[in-house]
Amino acid sequence: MERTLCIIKPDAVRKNHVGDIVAMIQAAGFKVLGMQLTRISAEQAGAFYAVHKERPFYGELVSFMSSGPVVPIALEKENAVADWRALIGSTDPAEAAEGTIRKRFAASKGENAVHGSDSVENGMIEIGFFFSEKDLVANR
Ligand code: FUP
Repeated sequence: MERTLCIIKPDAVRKNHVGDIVAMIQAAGFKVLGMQLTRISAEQAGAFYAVHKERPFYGELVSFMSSGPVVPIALEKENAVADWRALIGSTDPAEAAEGTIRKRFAASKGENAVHGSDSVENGMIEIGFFFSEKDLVANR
């Protein structure tokens, strides 16, 4: 079993797509181990995306991610990291495949509806940003 972190981003929460996205997650066979409706500060968003600190879009990304409520979801499934990235689609919704979450719900490369971890190791780190292990184990 593998874990990955989904974040439903502020654009998708604002547009009331949380229910549709959770339905797609469950239809694809992911188990929801943890889920929150929360808000992150610019400081927290900056730390979460620290890997992109030098990129030109970093400032916008940090302000967008702290612009409204988000829904972090800890997911578990065999091959969760790759399967979740396949379900969310390309970073740029214009390039995302039919049937993916970003194709359906994302407006742009910057405001692209959902986050997905890019490796098993980062998935564990990112889940720890929002959830404690004891809560996740309780929900297995
Ligand atoms: P992804 O893993 O698909 O979320 O994409 P990246 O890790 O490359 O980028 C993380 C976030 O940075 C994206 F979700 C949105 C933002 N971003 C931009 O705003 N512009 C870009 O050109 C690339 C990424």
